[in-house]
Amino acid sequence: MKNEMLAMILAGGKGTRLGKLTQNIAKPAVPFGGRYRIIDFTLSNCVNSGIKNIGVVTQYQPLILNDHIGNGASWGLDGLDSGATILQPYSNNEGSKWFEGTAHAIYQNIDYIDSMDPEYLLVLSGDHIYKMDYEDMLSKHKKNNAALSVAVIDVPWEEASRFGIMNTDENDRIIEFEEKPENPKSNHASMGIYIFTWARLREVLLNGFKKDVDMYDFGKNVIPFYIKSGDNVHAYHFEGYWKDVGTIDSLWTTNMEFIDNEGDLNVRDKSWPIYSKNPIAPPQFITSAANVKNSMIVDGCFISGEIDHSILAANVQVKEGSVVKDSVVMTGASIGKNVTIKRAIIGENAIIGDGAVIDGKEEIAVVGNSEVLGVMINEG
Ligand code: ADQ
Ligand code: ADP
Repeated sequence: MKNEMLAMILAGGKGTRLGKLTQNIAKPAVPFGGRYRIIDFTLSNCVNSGIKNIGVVTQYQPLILNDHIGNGASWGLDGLDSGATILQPYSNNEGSKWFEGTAHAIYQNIDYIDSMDPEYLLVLSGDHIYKMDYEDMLSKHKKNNAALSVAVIDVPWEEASRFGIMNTDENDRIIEFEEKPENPKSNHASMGIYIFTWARLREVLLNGFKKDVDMYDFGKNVIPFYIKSGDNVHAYHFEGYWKDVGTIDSLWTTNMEFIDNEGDLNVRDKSWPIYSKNPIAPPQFITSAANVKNSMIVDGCFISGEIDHSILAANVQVKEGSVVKDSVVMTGASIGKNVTIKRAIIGENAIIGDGAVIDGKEEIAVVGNSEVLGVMINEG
């Protein structure tokens, strides 16, 4: 099947910094904004950019991710010439191999990529919240006749050492690249979004792994190798809203910004819809005891408490006398009577007993998925 550009979403990271929230699910599958999971933004960007085939490379706790993506029908990817393919580590006659780095994960899937016969390979991360037109990036890649284009955003200097950092010449050609440098020489950060001309990347990976050259990671190995080899590596400047939601703090902040409609994340924008797979739930019910303002409330919620500046995902229950403020409550959580929840993230199906106080005054409070706090008196 001929594809001008095939997308590969790397969704295998463990997301250790999200602690309890990624104990039993992969980071890209973590819920966001009430109705979505983090990976929905990247998948929707692909579809909105006209990409028809997407490989999703999984590894760590992939069950929920597999179930969520399925055959890609929720993103309209179930046509004759389109598809979403979940790629998991597999065994062959050399034994079973885990993906040991981002570039290694691509190398292990060369057969799948070849079967899609792409001219260009778009490599994406499944952990970012943003809207971006990859078609525009591809047209610049072609115009520059680049072997590799790297999407770049300027980050605050004090955060620069968390990213791949580059220096460019006056034509935006990347002349230097350092993965997470201790002393960054610029604040031009890689977004971990790459367009490769596939024939060249294929050759670099095959040669590298054959000769046992370290080619495991894009940021650490592959990009510096391209620069050293004199390949044409270009920066693609992005100026929109982009968040790496890899920490509890950034996950909470990004959800709050989502309520406030900050940046250009507007999910009401009909020209750039964000698709997701959603379970069927009854209509939300707000009782006469409830007081709800400035909040996003998804289907199936049953609310008798006070909700202020918060996101309640599907099927959340909040009983009378309880206050939920500046918080994110994930699917199926039950909150008893006279509970106080402030500046917190409550995991899926968590149960919070009557009278509990969860206050993230100093740092954002987290209750894990299915965690039970206190005793819940269930009156049905
Ligand atoms: P990091 O995000 O730290 O930096 P990494 O941990 O390699 O890079 O993860 C990149 C993506 O690949 C994530 O979506 C992760 O889930 C996934 N992933 C990681 N290992 C994987 C594996 N073995 N198999 C499948 N998927 C895997 C990268 C770049 C930086 C850049 C930041 C921007 O290396 O240069 O600045 O992204 O966030
Ligand atoms: P964090 O955002 O918390 O750093 P990442 O998703 O970036 O988490 O992944 C953390 C680290 O775990 C990365 O170095 C990644 O390569 C590694 N990793 C990826 N997949 C696995 C896995 N299946 N098992 C263990 N470690 C993994």
